[in-house]
Amino acid sequence: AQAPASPARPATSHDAMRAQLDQDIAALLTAADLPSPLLDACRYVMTASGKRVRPLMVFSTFASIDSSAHAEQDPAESRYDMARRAALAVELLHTYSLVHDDLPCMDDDALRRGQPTCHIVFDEATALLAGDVLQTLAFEALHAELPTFRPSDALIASRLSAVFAPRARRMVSGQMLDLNAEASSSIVQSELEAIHRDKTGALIEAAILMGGICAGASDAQQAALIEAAKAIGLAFQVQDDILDVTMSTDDLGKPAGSDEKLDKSTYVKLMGVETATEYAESLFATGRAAASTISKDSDAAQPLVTLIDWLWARKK
Ligand code: GRG
Repeated sequence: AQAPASPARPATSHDAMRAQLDQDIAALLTAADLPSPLLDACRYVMTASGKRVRPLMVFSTFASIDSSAHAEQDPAESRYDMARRAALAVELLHTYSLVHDDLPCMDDDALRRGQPTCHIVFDEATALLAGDVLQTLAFEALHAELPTFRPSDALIASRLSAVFAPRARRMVSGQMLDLNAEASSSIVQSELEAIHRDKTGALIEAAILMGGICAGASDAQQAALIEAAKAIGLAFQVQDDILDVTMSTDDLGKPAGSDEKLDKSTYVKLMGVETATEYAESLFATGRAAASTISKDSDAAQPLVTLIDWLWARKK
């Protein structure tokens, strides 16, 4: 498969980042040459109205680190191309997890992002395969042959894989822990957090770290990014639990509280909406503070800080 086309100037607004991603998704899926109806199923789920949170994390982190120090060995457009691949990879993997999570053997959901789920529009076998191939494409996106693939890209691609693969695996482990927890009668906060560190947090960590790696983050910057990512990953999940009980059908594309199954543990059930909201706010503040330290010049980290503020303000 070939994607993305190059060269391009780094997107700066969230809309431009999303447009870049959409273009790269379209190119990757076209080049993948999938048989019918697999291609239609992949296009259906990849073009649904997701927020693209994880790709925005890749691009915003990339934009928050000054990569000019590497200009000699790695031209800026080459580093941005790698960020585009990383953005593609995280969204492909995220979408695969949603397609599989919606299957009858998992959550058995009929609606996702306000649209009928993949197995409802197509069938279960096609949805299973769509998830499978999106997962494969996520890894392919990091290494695919490109017109601009340079020797230095191969090194960054393998560093990205080393960050991405274990976190993709942790996401699946987190899902298993979550299913196990549904079967157990009670759960405490530390157990719930352990589940979400893997299930939701690992991919968010991958997105932020990969954005940093593409920009040539130093060890100290990577450590700050991991700290920020851990807090934001958990904050995002706590907030998701809150929004699930507070938002209306129109906002979420499903009835409020529809994910609140009797056997499902959430932060809202554990601590109530008010305390969960305070907890999410403090986690976002921790993430914001850690993100602010990635550059001596506090303005430089602005893209990532702006994204964190946007996430905290989100209503769906
Ligand atoms: C491997 C089957 C399998 C699952 C992995 C991530 C996951 C576990 C399942 C997805 C279901 C879920 C609700 C996970 C919690 C993480 C979360 C908040 C997902 C929704 O992400 P958003 O809000 O979704 O970024 P959009 O639709 O905007 O992309």
